[in-house]
Amino acid sequence: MPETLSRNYANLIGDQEVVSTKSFESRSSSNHTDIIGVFPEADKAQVRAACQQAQEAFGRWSKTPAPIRGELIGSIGEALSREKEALSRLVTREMGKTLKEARGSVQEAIDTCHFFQSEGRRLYGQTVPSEMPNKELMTYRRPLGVVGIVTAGNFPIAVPSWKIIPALLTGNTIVWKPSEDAPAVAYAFAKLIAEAGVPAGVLNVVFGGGKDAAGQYLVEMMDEGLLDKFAFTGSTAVGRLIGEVAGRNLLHPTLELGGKNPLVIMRDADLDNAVSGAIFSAFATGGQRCTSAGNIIIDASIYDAFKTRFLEAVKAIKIADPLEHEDVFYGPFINQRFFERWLSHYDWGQEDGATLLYGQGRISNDNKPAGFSGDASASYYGWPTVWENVKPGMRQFQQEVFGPTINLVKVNGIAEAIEAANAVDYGLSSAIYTNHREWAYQFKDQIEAGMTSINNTTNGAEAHMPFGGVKGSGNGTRESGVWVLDNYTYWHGVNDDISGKLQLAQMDTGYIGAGSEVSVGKLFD
Ligand code: UN1
Repeated sequence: MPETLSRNYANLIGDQEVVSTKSFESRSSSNHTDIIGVFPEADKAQVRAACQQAQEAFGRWSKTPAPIRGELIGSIGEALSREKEALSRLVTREMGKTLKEARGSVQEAIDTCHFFQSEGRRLYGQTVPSEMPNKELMTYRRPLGVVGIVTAGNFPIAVPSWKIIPALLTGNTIVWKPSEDAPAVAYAFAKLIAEAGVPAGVLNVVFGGGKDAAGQYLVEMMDEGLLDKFAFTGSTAVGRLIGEVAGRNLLHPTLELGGKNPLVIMRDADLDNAVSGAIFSAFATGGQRCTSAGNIIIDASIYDAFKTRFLEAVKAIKIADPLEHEDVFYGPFINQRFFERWLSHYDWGQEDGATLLYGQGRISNDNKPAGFSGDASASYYGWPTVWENVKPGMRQFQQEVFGPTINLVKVNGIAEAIEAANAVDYGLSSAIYTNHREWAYQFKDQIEAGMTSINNTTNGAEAHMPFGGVKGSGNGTRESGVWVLDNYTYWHGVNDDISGKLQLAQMDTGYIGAGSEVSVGKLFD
């Protein structure tokens, strides 16, 4: 197929579209001859200029009344709703997830707008009684200033919206470096935000890679004093680096990092429900979600029954170009980089002594599972892969793989299941299938994770629930719902004294003195 003609796109800095000397292409995940667009590689001066534009825009934007900012957020939601189908198709084309999931991910951004539109009419502070008369105390949420945002390619609109929408609503301005794996979706999202009426300079977008590129330059802007907040979704290794730079600048970053999420299946579980939940947790989005299941932990007495039914379901998984086949379960890898990282876990499995139950690496036209359709050579597709005899300590038990692969881990009873579930350095999401009230309770109580599902998958964040993890999955910050507001505002406490004289807290309080001591025993002598 001949290569398609492609347009050049620019960085969005202030009211300018700014091109860079270097550029890169965004190609469709499903068909590497389909070039979606050519995007600039912003240099350091351009990233700095974007931060300066955001600084300049901050004064006016932060003074815009919150309900008015909320109205604009509502208009962004309307623009996203109008463009939902086209955006979803772009997400599928650029990133490779199925249309059903792509529509869900655009809906996640719309839901986020709906939630924060009305938050503009709340954004409450408190009035608090003072120790002294004629004095009032109150609290205000104040915006932080300029926020640097770096996001990943697997959820190119939902996850950026979790940061951008609340940051805008609370009065901050932004420099966003979207993933180099999905720049077209980012560009479209930024254009819709501008269409809604968000003024130039409030959201600036710089394109390019991470290391030694736009992403790193944006992190370095913390050291130049140009950023007041940083928000990142990506790997734990990069999150630690960002945390170090933020720390020495006394900034509190939002860090949403990796996961190795456990899915426990107890002996009493509804096996049909557990099998479909396990299939989705492991293989939806081709395993390229930070909430994908990493280890399926199965109670010994149902291990064989579960394994048989799970493998049957794995063999029936439909894989193809999701733009051509609406009913596929998963499509290609986002790109070669993701594919190669996944492929190397086959070596780990073999070297560490795990047993490969199903899967043969890359899908090719000569070697494909029954559920595959189309031309495997147009892209990178992975066999659904299942391992057993995987134990804590093995690399594939401990480390995030980000691809279509899952480990079956046999345990005996709830205590062992929870121990195995907690034996990783991550703690993002988790799930248990059981109808035993006490086991579900114990799991909820003892699991080390930011999110837990009972009788549902490890995925499924909703826009009004806190999203985030513990341990290596983040630094405790939360996105979505009311909880995210604390990450884009600081609390300002104000004392308003109208007494007309010096009143000192703790000293001039005029506490009412005590009366004479009472002994209850003596009262009734
Ligand atoms: C991510 O992979 O970074 O709950 C986010 C889910 C999605 C969000 C995943 N709604 O799986």
